[in-house]
Amino acid sequence: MVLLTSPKQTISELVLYLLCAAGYVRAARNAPGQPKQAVTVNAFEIVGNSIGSGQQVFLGTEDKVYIVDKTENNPTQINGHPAWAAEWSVSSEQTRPMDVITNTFCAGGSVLGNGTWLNVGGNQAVTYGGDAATSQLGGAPYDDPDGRQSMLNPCDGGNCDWFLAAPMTTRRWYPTLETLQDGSIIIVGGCMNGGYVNDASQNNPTYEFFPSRGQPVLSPILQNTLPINLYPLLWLLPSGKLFVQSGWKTVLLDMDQNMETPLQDMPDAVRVYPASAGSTMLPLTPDNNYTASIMFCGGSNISTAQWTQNWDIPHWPASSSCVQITPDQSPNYVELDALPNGRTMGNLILLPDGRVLCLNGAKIGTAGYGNTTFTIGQSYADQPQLTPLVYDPKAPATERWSLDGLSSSTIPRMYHSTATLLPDGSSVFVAGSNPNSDVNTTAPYPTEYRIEQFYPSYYNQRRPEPQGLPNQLSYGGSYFNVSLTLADLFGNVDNIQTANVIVMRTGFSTHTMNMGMRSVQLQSSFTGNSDGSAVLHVNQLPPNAAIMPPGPALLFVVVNGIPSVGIQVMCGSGNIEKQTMMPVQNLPTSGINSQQAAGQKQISGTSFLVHSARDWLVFMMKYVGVVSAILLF
Ligand SMILES: *[C@@H]1O[C@H](CO)[C@@H](O)[C@H](O)[C@H]1NC(C)=O
Ligand SMILES: *[C@@H]1O[C@H](CO)[C@@H](O)[C@H](O)[C@H]1NC(C)=O
Ligand SMILES: *[C@@H]1O[C@H](CO)[C@@H](O)[C@H](O)[C@H]1NC(C)=O
Ligand SMILES: *[C@@H]1O[C@H](CO)[C@@H](O)[C@H](O)[C@H]1NC(C)=O
Ligand SMILES: *[C@@H]1O[C@H](CO)[C@@H](O)[C@H](O)[C@H]1NC(C)=O
Ligand SMILES: *[C@@H]1O[C@H](CO)[C@@H](O)[C@H](O)[C@H]1NC(C)=O
Ligand SMILES: [Cu+2]
Repeated sequence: MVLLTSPKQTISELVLYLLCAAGYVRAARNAPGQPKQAVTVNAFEIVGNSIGSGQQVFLGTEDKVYIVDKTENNPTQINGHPAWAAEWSVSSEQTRPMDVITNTFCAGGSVLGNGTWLNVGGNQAVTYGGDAATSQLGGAPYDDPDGRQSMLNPCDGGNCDWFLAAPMTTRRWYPTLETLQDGSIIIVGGCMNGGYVNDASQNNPTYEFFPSRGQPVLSPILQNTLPINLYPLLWLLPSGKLFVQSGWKTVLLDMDQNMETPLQDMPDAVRVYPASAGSTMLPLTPDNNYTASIMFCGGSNISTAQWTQNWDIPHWPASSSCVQITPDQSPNYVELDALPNGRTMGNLILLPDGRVLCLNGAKIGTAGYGNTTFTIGQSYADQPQLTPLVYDPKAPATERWSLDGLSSSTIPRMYHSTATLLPDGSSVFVAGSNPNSDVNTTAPYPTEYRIEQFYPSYYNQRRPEPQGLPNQLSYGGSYFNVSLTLADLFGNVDNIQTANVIVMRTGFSTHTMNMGMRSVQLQSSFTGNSDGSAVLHVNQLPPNAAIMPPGPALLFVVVNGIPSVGIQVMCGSGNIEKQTMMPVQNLPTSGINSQQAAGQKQISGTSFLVHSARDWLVFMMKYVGVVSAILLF
C-alpha cells in the first residue's frame, strides 16, 4: 500500500481506489498509431550516426536504442574522453553521446525484472590499439577504468546515463546473460584476458547471478569445450532448465541442482563465437503449447584442433546448415532448410508476424580480428553478406527461406555488428561492424558508424490501432479486451479469426546473439460485432515466468500478418522477486455476430443502449472521483 501522508490524500486515494477496484479507472492506454510512411519496403535506409560503433545495441524504451562500443578513439568526446556509448531516438533519428565509464569491449547484457539494463564482463582498461593500459584505475589517453560492470535505467528525457553496478565474483570477457523467472540474471562463462578463442590458462568455466547469489558455480560443459566456449548460447526453457550450447556440445542445466544433462552434439558446424551462427528461440504459442524450439543457422565447421592453428581461417567457407532442437521434448537436433549459401555472423531477428529475418554477416571466415598475414586488414571474415533473408517457420519444408523482393544493403556488417527489432512498425535497426583493434576509417572493413533501418514487407500498410492495451501483464489472472475497428480489420471482420497478440523481448544484441530475445503469443478468443468491428479477449502471460521472464517487453496486435506499432509493457511485478502465478481464466467462446439475422440486430441495439448507459455511469463516477480529489486537495 502507498505511504499515506495526509488524511485528505487518504480520502482521495480511497475514492480512486474504489473506482479502480470497481474497474472504472483502468490502466488502459492510448491506441498505438501509424509508423512513418512511404519508405521503400524490403530495403535498408541509412538513418543516422551511432557515435560509438554499434558493437552492442538494445531497445530501452519505445523510442530509445542504446548503443555500446568498446574503448576506442571515436571522434565524439564526452567527459574528456571519446564516447563509447550513445542513445539513438527512433522518432528523431538523433544520437546523444553517453558515458559508459568502463571498457565494455565484448561484454554481455540483459534486462533485470525491474527494467534496469545490466552490461557486464568487458575488457580491462586499454590504451590505443586495444593494448592494455599501464593503470587499471583510469588516466590518459582513454580514462576507461577496469570495472567491467555498468547499469542503465533507460529514459525518454535524454538525461539518463550509465552507472556502476556491484562487481562480479570473477573476470568474464565474452560472457552470456539470460534473465530468469524472478527477474534476476544468470551470467555464464567467459575468459579472464580475451583473445580470438579461449584457453585453459584463462578459462572461467563458471556461472553466477546478478544480484549475486554468492560464489561462482563450476560448469562441466564450459570446462569441456575449450577453446570455443566463449559467449555460450543460452536460453531459459519453459521447463525452468537452462539450455546451454558451447563448442560442439549441448546440455540442459538444472540451476537448482547444479546439474548438467547432455543432449546431442551440435551437427554440421560450430555455432558459438567465433563461428558465430545466427540463433533464436522460435515463437512460443498456444498452438505449440508454449514449447520452445531453438534454431541455429550458419557458423563454421572448423574442427576443434584447427581453432588454435596458424592457417587461413579468414578464407574458410562459412556453413549454410540450419538445425533446430526442442530441448524440453527431445535431445536431438533436426535439420531445417539450409541457408541459400554459407553465412557466419548472420543475425536472426524475430518479427512479430512469426517470421525470422536473417541479416548481416559474411560468406567466408569467422568473427574476430588480428594481425596475421591472412587477415583482410585485420578482419577474420571477407565477402560480406549484404542480402537479407526471411524464414517462415509455417511454410512447407524446402520453401521456408525466401529472398523474394529483398534488396541488399550497401554496408558490410561483419564482426561487431548488431541488429534489433524496433516498435515503430517493426522495422529492424542495424549498426556496427568494426573488425579493427582501434578506430580505422580507411581499413578494407572500416569502423562503421552508419545506422540503418530495414523495413519488412508490411511496413507501408495501414496498421491496426488496437484500443484497450494494458501497461503491465501478469502471469495468469483476468483477461482483457482489445477492440479493433472495421478499418483495423482491413474491412473484413473475418480477419479477427487469425488476429493475435504477441509479446516480445527484443534482447541485447552483440556478437550475432540477441541475448534474451523471445516472442510469446498470448492466448486469445474473439467476438466479431455486427458493425464489422471486433473484440479480442486476451489472456495474460501463461502462469510460468520461464515462458516470458519478468521485465519490459513489446506488445503487438497482429491482424492479417500486419503488426500494430509496438507498445512497451512490463511483464510481471516490475520487481526482482518471485513472481505471483494466478489461474488462467477461461476466455469467452469465439464467435462472429452475423449482420443478416434481424433478431441479432435488435440484440446488438439493446446491448448498445446498455453499453452507453454503463459508459455514462463510468464517466460520472470518474468525474465524481476527480472532483472529490480536487476538492480534497
Ligand atoms: C533494479 O534492481 C537493481 C539491483 O537490485 C538496482 O540496482 C536498480 O537500481 C533497480 N532499478 C530500479 C529502476 O529500481
Ligand atoms: C595489431 O597491431 C596493432 C598495431 O601494431 C596493435 O596495436 C594491436 O594490438 C594488434 N592487434 C592484435 C589483435 O594483435
Ligand atoms: C502443455 O504443456 C503443459 C505444461 O508443460 C502440460 O502439462 C500439458 O500436458 C501440455 N498439453 C499438451 C496438449 O501437450
Ligand atoms: C565443412 O563443410 C564443407 C562444405 O562447406 C565440406 O565440404 C567439408 O567436408 C566440411 N568439413 C568438415 C571437417 O566437416
Ligand atoms: C587502417 O587499416 C589499414 C589497412 O589494414 C592500415 O594500413 C592502416 O595502418 C590502419 N590505420 C590505422 C590508423 O590503424
Ligand atoms: C470483455 O468483453 C466481453 C464480451 O464482449 C464482456 O462480457 C466482458 O465483460 C469484457 N471484459 C472486460 C474485462 O472488459
Ligand atoms: Cu568482440
